[in-house]
Amino acid sequence: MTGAFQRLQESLNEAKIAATHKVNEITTMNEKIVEMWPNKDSVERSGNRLTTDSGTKVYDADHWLKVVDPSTGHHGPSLLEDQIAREKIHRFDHERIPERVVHARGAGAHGYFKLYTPIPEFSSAPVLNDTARSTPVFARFSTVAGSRGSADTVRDVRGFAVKFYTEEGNWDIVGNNIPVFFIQDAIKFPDFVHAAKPEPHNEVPQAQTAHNNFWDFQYLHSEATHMSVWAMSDRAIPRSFRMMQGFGVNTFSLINAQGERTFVKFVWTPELGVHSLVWDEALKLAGQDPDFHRKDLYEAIENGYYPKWRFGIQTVAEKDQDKFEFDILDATKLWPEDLVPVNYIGEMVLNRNVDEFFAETEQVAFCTSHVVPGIGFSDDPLLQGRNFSYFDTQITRLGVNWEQIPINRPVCPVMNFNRDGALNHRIHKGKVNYWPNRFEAVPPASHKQETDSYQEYPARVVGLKLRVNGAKFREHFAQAQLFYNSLAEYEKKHVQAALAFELSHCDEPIVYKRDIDLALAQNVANMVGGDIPKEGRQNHGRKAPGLSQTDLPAIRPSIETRRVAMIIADGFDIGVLTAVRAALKAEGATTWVIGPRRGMIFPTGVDPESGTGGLMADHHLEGQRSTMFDAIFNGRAVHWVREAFGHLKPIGALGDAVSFLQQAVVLPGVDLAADPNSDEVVISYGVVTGWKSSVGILRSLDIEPSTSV
Ligand code: HDE
Repeated sequence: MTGAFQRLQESLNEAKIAATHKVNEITTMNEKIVEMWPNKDSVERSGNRLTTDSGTKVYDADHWLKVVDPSTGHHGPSLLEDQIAREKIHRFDHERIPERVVHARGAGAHGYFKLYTPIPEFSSAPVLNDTARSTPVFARFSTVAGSRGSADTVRDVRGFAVKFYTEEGNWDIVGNNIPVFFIQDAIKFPDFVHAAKPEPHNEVPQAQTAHNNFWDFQYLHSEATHMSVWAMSDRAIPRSFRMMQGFGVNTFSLINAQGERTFVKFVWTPELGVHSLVWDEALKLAGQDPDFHRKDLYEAIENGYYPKWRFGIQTVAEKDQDKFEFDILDATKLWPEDLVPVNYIGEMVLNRNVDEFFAETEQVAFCTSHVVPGIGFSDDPLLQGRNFSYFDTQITRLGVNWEQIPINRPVCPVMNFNRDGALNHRIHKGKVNYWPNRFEAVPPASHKQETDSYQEYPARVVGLKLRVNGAKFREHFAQAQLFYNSLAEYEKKHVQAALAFELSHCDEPIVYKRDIDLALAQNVANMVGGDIPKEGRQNHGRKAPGLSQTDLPAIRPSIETRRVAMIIADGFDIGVLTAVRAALKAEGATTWVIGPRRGMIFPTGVDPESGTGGLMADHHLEGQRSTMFDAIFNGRAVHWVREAFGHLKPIGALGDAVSFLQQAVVLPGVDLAADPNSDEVVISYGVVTGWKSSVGILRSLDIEPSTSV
């Protein structure tokens, strides 16, 4: 009877889940997904019956055609004539395409962009003026140096690329989670990437900058100093793609209806705040769960917690181009927010996972040169090179007709006379394939008058042809100091530790020769065994807002989507566990029951022999690690508790677990006395507090760390 009831309840739950998905499906459809839909539909329908690629039905796709001796039943050789088997193998042999030369590993999702403040004074682009529009977007987040199969949590810059499918054509902001870049001139990119990637003689190391070539490059290019400090900071080990900023990095321009130009930088700031892992967690996760970030994004969207970023612009009028001590076209410099404030004008929400990773996330192709009327470029020498590179690299990766692939097609009509090439999907009718022609009457000149066509800003260009950059490009340290000075003390310690880690992996430690800050250089030199410098570069002492992660908290602090491990063993208190779980779930956290085995765990008062009345553990203590969770409750296993404590995570405990916790985490200076009126103890970032409710502390994941590891 109980079994039947349980089955009934399970099927009801399944029906509920299916219905929720249906609703999600409908509410998350957007113009782009509808545009791609016919394609998916046909694939799904043909899936009912196996056929060859040419459509012939197949009755057996499991056995190669062979010669069989009917008298013995032994089979002889496999026949090459089996066109069905051959086709299957041939298709398989060619499944791989070249991985991206950088940013090979990534994860993506669909969503929309919504504008809240029109900016006609800066740009005529409808996507930046029409607040009624919901523009479909596809975003892809990535690491830079690692191969497609490398781990998510390595120390690296993260790519943050967004394709807007606007009614005026595709607009791509191909950004990173760090606002500056290593080099100033695109011609240096191949050298830089070669130096960062595995070394040529042994293809070591994978997805790491902790090697000689990378730091050799840094030493030889002091322009890389600023970005290197960012790459050694917590920004390079994000907790989640959902908790990092995105920056267009390069200087673009906005052009208004009067034809006036304003320089602009684009920024995305996550509503969840900017948060990072600690290094030890990142290192362990790379082995324990290499897909940590991609799963996190996927799960949040599946569970209906759609990540959201505010979209901001920093603008500099054309007349002010020279008023700063740095060149605004130098991608190794940011525009400090106290000098050029960020104006948040819209938001992006990601609300739909891809259906097929390869077809969407792998085949999506971004180009910095994809802009729409009202948005333009600048003479930023890095951007100029990028505008050439992206289109070119897509031809190698996806073929010349890459813009016809469903995920890359614009939602507006495309009409031109670009023709043929490998894998052309379009069938053009008509007798002509050139422009102008006798059938299309509109002479090209009249298009110039149309306001909705792309108009280049008629910038005045005079000068000599020289291989140089502007004079201000030669200053390389002021903003490295600005960034470092602006960090909280614990963030600075993390930078020092990161540098020391990286240089420990090099045979020739050299960073102390390039002192951004004397104390930083001395500490690092001391740790890696270098000469400790006595005098440093003069530090200007300036700071700027928005650079430390402590300046970027969540807009609405919340435990939503955070993972809480509930550790139990036989004899646990099911009443307490259920109550705490329900309270956390009600606030959007996901809870996972971890037991000594992945099976039934029996609460107090239930006889294990009965085989019923237990709670099924989601995982056992060895199957998952504390690193995979944001907080833990009722820590019973010593290693879990100590590790989570070291990683600055909130730990809640009730009942017997209190004394266990007290024994597990005995550290000098930590007061283990709990509130005398409560048997509950909470240890949060090294501070022990008595609490009436453990849920309260588990909720408060946004506390500023008071210590560091
Ligand atoms: Fe890229 N970059 N890049 N890059 N980049 C590529 O294009 C390049 C730079 C960035 O999710 C490639 O499709 C040059 C800065 C992202 O698909 C390639 C230069 C920034 C992605 C390329 C830069 C980026 C790429 C490789 C120096 C931050 C992944 C595969 C002039 C603003 C996009 C591809 C995705 C990918 C060239 C510097 C971000 C080779 C020549 C600065 C997020 O075209």
